[in-house]
Amino acid sequence: MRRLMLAALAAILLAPATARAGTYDLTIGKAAINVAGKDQTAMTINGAVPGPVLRFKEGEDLVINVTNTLGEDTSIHWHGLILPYRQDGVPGISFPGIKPGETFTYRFPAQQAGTYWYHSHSGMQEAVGMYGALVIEPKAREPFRYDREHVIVLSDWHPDHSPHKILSNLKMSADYYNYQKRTLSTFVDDAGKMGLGAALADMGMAHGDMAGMDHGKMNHGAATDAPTHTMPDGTAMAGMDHSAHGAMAMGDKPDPFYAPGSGLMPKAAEGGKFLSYADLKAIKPLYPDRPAARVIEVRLTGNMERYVWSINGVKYSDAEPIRLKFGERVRFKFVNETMMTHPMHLHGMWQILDNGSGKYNPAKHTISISPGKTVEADIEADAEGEWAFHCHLMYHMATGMFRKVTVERETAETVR
Ligand SMILES: [Cu+2]
Repeated sequence: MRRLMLAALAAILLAPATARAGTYDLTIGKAAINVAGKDQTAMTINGAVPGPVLRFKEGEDLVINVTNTLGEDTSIHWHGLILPYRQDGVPGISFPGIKPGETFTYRFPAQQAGTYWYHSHSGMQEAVGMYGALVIEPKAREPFRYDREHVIVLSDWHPDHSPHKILSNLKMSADYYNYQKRTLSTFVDDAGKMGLGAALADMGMAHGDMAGMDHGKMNHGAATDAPTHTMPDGTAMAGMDHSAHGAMAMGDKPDPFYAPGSGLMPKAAEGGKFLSYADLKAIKPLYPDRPAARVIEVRLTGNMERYVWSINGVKYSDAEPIRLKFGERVRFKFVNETMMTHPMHLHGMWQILDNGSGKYNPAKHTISISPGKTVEADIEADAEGEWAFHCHLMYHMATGMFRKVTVERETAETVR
């Protein structure tokens, strides 16, 4: 018995330290799926929407063969994973894409644990079904307990309109899908609460040229100040009493990630607490805390009338890449000048969100910036290569709210 135990122990000790290799095959195709009682053509991964839940183990070397049976190019991006940039799956940035009939093999180590997702980064394929969840099980025990695990993938799908049709409708009329337009009765209701002038000004916020809005007078930092919005029609909202509605109605402290008085902060039901970025804290910081060497301003801009979205007023096709030096820490200062939330996703590196937790600031792959807010995040430029950086709302990304970020080592040539 003792001999057997010793043998078992020896076997464990002798187990090589090299990673397990997992090989996975994914086939991209087309199939009819039923959405809201109607058959629609979807782009599928292994015949299904969503694609299979991929389960990896931290430390494992992954080999993923992706075969394209479509009549057009495709790609798979591993959202939130830290990997070599050639494996990141963004056509035109990390690789040329996967041609019809071709198999592309992704190879990278699973360097982290957690639940993420994967999706096409080609055209509008993600919106017609090319996505799935991936779970990387940690090497060590997880710092929480549970009885059962469920992986839930949420998506939305228009019952009649293809994503291309949706985009062309939005370009025709930005509020084409705005079913929440104010009715006469809600307007009368608001006018009673806010005053007629404020309710009228508020109506102006639902449409119009956002570029014409003057945010210069908005105090993005101090949540207690009453913001001054100058509306396109010249109506000033300064001095408006916001205490009667929105986030502050409950007497809560205003949340730093929602513009005061915007009324956009979600409310918790039944006396619960709505959790926001202000509540996030890293369990274990990924990087030593150090000040950023420089600040890069990332203004989130757009023109709602033309349905064009941009960064610093320039759309992707006209923009230079954001250049980072390998090893530097930079601070992205996001200033949302639009009236929509933009979930800004950086590939290949973490965005360490400054929510006031100092060295416990949480690391995120996507940061949602609410309308009218300024949010700052640090990036440790520790991943050489070319990376995508964009709003993750497909129609914003497709119309220009996108940048290439390059991380370069200083060579004799670049120093010269
Ligand atoms: Cu956006």
